[in-house]
Amino acid sequence: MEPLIVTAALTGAVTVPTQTPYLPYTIEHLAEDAERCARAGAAIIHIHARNPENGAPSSDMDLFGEILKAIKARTDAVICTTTGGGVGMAPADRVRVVPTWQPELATCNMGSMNFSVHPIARRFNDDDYRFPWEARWLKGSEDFIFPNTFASIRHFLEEMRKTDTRPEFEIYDVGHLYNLEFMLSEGLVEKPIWLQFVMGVLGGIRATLYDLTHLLDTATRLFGADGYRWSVIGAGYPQQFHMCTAAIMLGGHARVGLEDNIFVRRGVLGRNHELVEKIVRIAGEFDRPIATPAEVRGLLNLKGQERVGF
Ligand code: KMH
Ligand code: ZN
Repeated sequence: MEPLIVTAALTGAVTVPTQTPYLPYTIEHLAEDAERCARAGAAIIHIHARNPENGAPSSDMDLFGEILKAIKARTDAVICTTTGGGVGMAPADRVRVVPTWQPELATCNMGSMNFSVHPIARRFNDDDYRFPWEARWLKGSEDFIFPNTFASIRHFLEEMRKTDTRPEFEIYDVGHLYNLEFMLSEGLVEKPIWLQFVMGVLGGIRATLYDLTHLLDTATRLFGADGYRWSVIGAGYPQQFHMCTAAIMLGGHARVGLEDNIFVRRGVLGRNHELVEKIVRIAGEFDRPIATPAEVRGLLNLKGQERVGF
């Protein structure tokens, strides 16, 4: 089996600061977490921009650039920037990070969907929140449709081709694999394909082994066993570690981090690097070696840190 590619998704645009004091949203905290995660074995750092004043998701390109430069200064890990942005961000604002900062890797979300986290708001009283935006953000997601039309997906892929940025295809349901097959037939996608199965989001496929094998069977049927590599996200606890442990056994790759799950074990809030340490420990128990950033650049055919724009 290939060495295990561990991705650390540090902050995202869904987890809110009131959920955990360990959520990084200042430039220094994000850079520090990135360095600790890389040291613990993460070869890819997946990053969103957040307002350092209040932790609100941000599409500010200057701020995004500061975060990217701070992380690059402290680690040689591959940086995968989001183009998913956050609730309410227009596709044009989401994709701007690609031409602006020309990352090696960027997400490409493969279909529109309900993307809701509103049940999380039931854990808090309105006066519990550290920042006013949090309650609106969580509750408002009940009426949110995450827009990824064929037109916007085509535009995102065309932008990535211009900067030799490899797409990480975010797959939230089996239909998204058929969308990807269509984009492949349109000549917009090169192989080998890098899939990120995003499982357990309310609005997408559930994070179960049955659903993971269904996604894998479909991907193999569409792209061939050698036509793709896959990583998996399990949203929440214990789904994050269930899905990633399955990936360790099946030859896939693993994404952990506070973007998707805040617990390192039941009821215990974790720091980003502790989540990385846990999946690296589990991989060790299965004798699965951990991929280095250099190995990842080779496996995913990335352009190299020297060719990014930050
Ligand atoms: N927030 C994750 C559920 C992206 O950033 O474009 C999916 C994700 C996609 O990370
Ligand atoms: Zn993300």
